[in-house]
Amino acid sequence: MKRKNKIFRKVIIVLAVLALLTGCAGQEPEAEDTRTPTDDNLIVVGVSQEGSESVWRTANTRSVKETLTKENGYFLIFKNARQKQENQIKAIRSFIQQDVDYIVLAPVTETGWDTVLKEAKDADIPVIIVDRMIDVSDDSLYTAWVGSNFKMEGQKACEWLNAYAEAKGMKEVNIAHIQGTIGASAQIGRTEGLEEAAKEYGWNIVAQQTGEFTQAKGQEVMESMLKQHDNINVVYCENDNEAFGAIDAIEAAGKTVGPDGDILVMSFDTTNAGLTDTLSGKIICDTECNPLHGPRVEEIIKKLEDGKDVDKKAYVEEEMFAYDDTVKSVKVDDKDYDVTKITQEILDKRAY
Ligand code: GZL
Repeated sequence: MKRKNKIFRKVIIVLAVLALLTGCAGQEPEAEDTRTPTDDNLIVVGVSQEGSESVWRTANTRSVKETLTKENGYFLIFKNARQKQENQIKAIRSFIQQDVDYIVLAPVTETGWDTVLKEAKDADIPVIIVDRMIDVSDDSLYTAWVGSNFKMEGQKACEWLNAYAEAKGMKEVNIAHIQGTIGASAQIGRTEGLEEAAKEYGWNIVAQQTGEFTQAKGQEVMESMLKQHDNINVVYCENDNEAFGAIDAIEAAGKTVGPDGDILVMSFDTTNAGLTDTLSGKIICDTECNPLHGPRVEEIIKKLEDGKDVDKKAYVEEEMFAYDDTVKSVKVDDKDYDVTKITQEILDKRAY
């Protein structure tokens, strides 16, 4: 609806200017359509993607680009911020200058958005947040958010670890914790889940450092942790790319991963590559974080176009996968969540 109002406003402005130019304000001037036809027919969406740091992020970008196409009625302006907030702020300001119909923001971190989102609000441009959350003083600065419950992801993973450790008779759990980008909702939630479980179950977090959600940094951090600690028997990686790097570092150090190895590697994202490693046991448990936000964004835009209300926050449903069926389900907040033993058949059918 907002967009139609904006188009209506533009038509009035064009007609008023034409009337002034032709000096016949009282008569109905021949309305000259000054806009290219496609502009009117397409919904212009400015998307600020935080980066391209991981396989998950690539799947997320693909989902948005495959949905917001001209064939589907959209003119997409897509900007990759390379994990820098200042680039996202510049992108949002450029979208405002171009007077887009909607802004979609996949924020790199939670804070620092109030000023630029106030500018978008003043420009009457609805902002849709996807994936990570933002922490703003006034939640009218965004229209809707769709993403994951990251703390729940962490809690589910830790409930799996507790049940697995008990089933395998692990006498102690000494964890190397490779965090995601500090300040990102995914890092905040997955870290909270681990830290609370470690206190509850008496685990030792022997090392904790950010791997910035990348494979290279994950490998570098794991190498350093292995040099400092020889009792690590679990690595809790906050995404698949960190897990790939950690596995390389562990094996380069002459240690083994997997159900019968020296170290259990846990991960998040359940990308195809991550679940391939879960199938082999290199990753022992992978907790899903669904990146397919394109259709969810389109659903929100369509509702707004039709003047309908949209949910302020919408969480996506997510599963858990493991190498084996030692732990068949986990309970968080009195709700049971299935844990699926990964198979090639399941892997082949997955959308990402
Ligand atoms: C989670 C997302 C995280 C992924 C990482 O929703 O923000 O960022 O877990 C990605 O792979 O880099």
